[in-house]
Amino acid sequence: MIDAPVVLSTWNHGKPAAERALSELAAGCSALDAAERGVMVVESECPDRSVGLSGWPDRDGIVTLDAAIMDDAGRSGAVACVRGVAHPIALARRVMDRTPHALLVGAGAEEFARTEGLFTGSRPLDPDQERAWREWLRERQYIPRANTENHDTIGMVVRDAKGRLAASCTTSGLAWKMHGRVGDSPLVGAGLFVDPQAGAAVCTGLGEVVMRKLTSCIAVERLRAGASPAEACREALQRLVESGPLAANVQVGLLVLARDGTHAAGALQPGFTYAVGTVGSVTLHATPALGSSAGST
Ligand code: SD4
Repeated sequence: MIDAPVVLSTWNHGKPAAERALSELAAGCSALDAAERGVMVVESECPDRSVGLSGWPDRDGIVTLDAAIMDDAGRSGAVACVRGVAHPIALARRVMDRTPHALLVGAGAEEFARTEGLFTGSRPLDPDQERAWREWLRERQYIPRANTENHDTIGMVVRDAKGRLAASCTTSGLAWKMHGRVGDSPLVGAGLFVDPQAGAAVCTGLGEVVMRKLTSCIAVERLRAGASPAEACREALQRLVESGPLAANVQVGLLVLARDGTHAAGALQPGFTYAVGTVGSVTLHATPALGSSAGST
């Protein structure tokens, strides 16, 4: 059993997010608060344009955001296809804390954001977003493609020193998606899952694949059945390909954190990077392709 806090978060931007989460934990915050505040760092500044209002827009030139948060008391909150909200993860938390619901979408979520003082307002695309969107329109002629080009997302799983668990996920979704498209990130069981007895998991990658196989839930259920984090990770990813090979470039990355603080990461393709944070250290790692899930303690 590891008594120190553990934070895992997706991609290179997982590092600043994990650093923030650890500093929140050091200040006495719960796993849930740390999971919320950690990913807010990337919502505020995401150089690869896959999270927050600076994310790449959909094919109509509109930025829509998805986010979800879950704790180990079986509570969750989520928002999807929301515009004009700088911190959708904070809005997801308010859905969890202040409504009887688990998921608000679109105009209703934005209305709730207004009442909560979290609506930051619609704004025009910035010059980089505008340029990239127009270039995509010219090259792809308004035809959406479900792949993971230019796409990351921040997902995080946290275990605090008291052993409490939480997970969070926030994204601008696939670039150039159809307007109204929602991926796995705000869906409990797909983009993230927490079970008090077993552990927590979070996914990144092509949401259309993950949401059809409930990858985070499968991973946590494998933990519950006695699998190690590395086995749970490998088996959940294996389920994605067992009904036939996926298109060559489809990427899904998975982080698994067991109740005792041990953890593992894996991905369908090489190139999935993630941060591991413990007291005094946050390190970046890369997983190999499916079949050899990376490190665990
Ligand atoms: C989605 N899973 O909207 C997100 C995107 C992502 O790496 O994580 N890409 O499908």
